[in-house]
Amino acid sequence: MSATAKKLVAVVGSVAVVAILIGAYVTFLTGGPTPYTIPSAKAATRPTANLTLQTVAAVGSKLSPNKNWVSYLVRENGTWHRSTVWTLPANAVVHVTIYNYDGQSGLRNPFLAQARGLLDGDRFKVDGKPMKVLDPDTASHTFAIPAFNVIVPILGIGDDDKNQCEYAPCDVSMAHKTVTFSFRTGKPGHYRWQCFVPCAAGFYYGFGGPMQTIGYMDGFVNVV
Ligand SMILES: [Cu+2]
Repeated sequence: MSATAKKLVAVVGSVAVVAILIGAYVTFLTGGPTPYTIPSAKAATRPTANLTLQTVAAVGSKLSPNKNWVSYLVRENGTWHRSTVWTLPANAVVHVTIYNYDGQSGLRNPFLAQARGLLDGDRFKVDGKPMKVLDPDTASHTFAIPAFNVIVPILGIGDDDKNQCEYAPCDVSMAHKTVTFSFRTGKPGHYRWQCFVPCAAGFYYGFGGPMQTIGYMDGFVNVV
């Protein structure tokens, strides 16, 4: 064998060895063949959480320097706070109650008037009445967590309803709609939630200010 041929054999041999080692390493990293799923029964219980919110036309000077901004509020131990970052348990059933004190601004995209990603067959309740879809013109806001495919349209109060709330925090004695629904969280993570109604009155196309500032019409859920 010539010197060149010997060199060629050595190079080809080394490349083959390295390729086998890389293959073994990749197999090691990816855990080998497809894992076998052990048959299991679903757990009888899963964690549940109650998330209580209110949506208001104007947040008021007690809760924000931007007193006229539209906002969500969360009830923390019985007190209303302007906080839109919430921690929820993973793989849990979350029961949501939203007291909406705001009027009807309407959805720009009627597709969002149908609820999705909910338990109970994608149904939500308005003042106790089960529904799957709203007239798009009657929505004040939506509650949506895109990562969980959750979206719910929030029915607004009527223009002529008596005793309307001017500034938050609003009380249940004032004109409101009560919207309830349940959804399931998934695996742990940091997920965005938001309103998709362009409800920021006085801003360009309704999408400025409270629609793009954390703490008003959007926020995050930390699923742990
Ligand atoms: Cu909104």
